[in-house]
Amino acid sequence: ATISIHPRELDETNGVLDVLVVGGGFAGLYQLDQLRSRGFSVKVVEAGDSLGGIWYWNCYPGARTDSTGQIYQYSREDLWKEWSYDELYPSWSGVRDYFAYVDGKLDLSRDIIFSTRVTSADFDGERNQWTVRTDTGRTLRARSVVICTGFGAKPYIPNIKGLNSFAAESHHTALWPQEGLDMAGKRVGIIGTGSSGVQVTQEAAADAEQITIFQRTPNLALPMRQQQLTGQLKEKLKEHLPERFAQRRRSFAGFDMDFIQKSVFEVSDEERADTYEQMWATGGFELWLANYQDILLDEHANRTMYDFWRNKVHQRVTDPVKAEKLAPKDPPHPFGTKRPSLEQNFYDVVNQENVDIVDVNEDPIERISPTGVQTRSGLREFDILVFATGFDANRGGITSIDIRGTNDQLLSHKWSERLDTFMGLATAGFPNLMFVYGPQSPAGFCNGPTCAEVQGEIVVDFLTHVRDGGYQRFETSEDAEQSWTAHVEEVFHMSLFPRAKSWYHGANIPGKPSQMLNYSGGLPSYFDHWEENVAAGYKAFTLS
Ligand code: N01
Repeated sequence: ATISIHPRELDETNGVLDVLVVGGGFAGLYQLDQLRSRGFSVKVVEAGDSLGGIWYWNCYPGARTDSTGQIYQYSREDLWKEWSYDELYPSWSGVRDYFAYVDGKLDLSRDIIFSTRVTSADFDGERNQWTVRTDTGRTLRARSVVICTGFGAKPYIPNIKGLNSFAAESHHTALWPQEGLDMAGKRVGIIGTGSSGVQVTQEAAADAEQITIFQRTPNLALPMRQQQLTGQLKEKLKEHLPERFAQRRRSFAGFDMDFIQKSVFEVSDEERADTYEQMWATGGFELWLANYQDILLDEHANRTMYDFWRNKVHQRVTDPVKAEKLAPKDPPHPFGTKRPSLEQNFYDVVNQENVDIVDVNEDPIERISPTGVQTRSGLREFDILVFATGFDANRGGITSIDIRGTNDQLLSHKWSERLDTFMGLATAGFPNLMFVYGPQSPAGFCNGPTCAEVQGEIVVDFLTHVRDGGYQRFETSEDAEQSWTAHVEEVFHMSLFPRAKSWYHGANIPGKPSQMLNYSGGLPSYFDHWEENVAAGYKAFTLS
């Protein structure tokens, strides 16, 4: 069915954009800049009041990257030459400064509609156009839409009894007040121990009166080894940047590191122990993403890493009861099958007497009351309650927009039982619609700026091909998307990833079908699939 639109509904007088981009984070801004430079008319619609996407919303204390800043930026020389973060792992405000810098250099804001959330998008099959509506009452039309809402646009808060009765301050980490929140002298409860929970805990520990961490699954966190960067060091870190950017494209996860091409068991115990020690000393994701190649594939190989890690944590956490909660004898899941956090002083601050850890498996949360959290063992009262409970990842940001394709089909209905896409880029029944960092793309296993560029390039090249070929419409097929889903699942089940209940496969959201939402085959394999499609004349798409 087609949807007829009365011209008065359109506030962009007869203006039909070539491309409308949803989201002003790394991915959306790359699209804006690149498409604009190829002569497309483009606008970005962004819900936040300024740029940054995930870095706009996640301004909770301690939020920072888990990639070094050198690779957490666009690879364009005209940008990196004049830019340096002040810390090796920049904070949210450092990343926001970077966005402001990029905005100034590339003059992006003039094509961005801020403080505006896209609520619906309807495909008009007669005109081959999308009609996009927003929460400010604006209506825009575009030949194509590229959704760049990232993996974490839909925060998740568990449906705990009495949730809304809490009378003091309570916030999800991704909806933190932009003006900040002072935790000094406060009693702070933190639900969740993912990266967000670990980071808030570290900050709160500096001056809160009392902290209670509600832990369901321990975070197998690795040392960050943060550094403040001086002028000289900043310049030194630029020395090999082009090579590091090139390596990002070739590596499994878009980082400037990759797995050792050997099994854990091909080396002696001594050599392995040395390697682990060196990586521990270097810090960052080395022990996860530059480990032996079977670390995420073989349980016994993985266990060597877990035992090494556990031993390190037990050396730092002096209270044996706390140590066992944080790093139990039996692994909660194979190491690295949930994303490890990078901690700065988490395993130190947990030693403070004013930091409590409640294992909710032993002492479950029964309800939230006006003054605190009631667990089986009693009521704990708080001034601030933090929900560090994660996201309806990958798909939630997209399905919370009413996207209606051909045959009046809603995307959220199409994906309610099972999600299918061709390479996380497009889905059948939704012509002229693309995703960057979408579900079934490498998103969760890809450094953000890397994928914004390398996956973004695929989208820009494809849209250019469609335009230059004089086509009005492109659509992927059910065959193409089903075979991609089968491939995503096959690779997932070859690994240890199914062994953790993680957001990688949507297992963190009760009631939602669990399905692998992040392609775990690595970037090189992802590109090979795309090249194959291009070489076969874009066989996964019908162009007309
Ligand atoms: O969210 P999460 P996050 N009762 O889903 C717990 C990126 N990121 O915001 O593990 C009690 O990881 C849940 O427990 P369990 C990064 O990619 C990066 O921390 O499901 N607890 C878990 O502990 C990351 O992976 C940075 O058993 C409940 C926590 O809430 C991703 O974002 C910083 C619960 C959610 O953890 C998500 O991280 C922050 C319940 N009912 C985020 N429900 C950087 O450092 C959920 N939990 C760059």
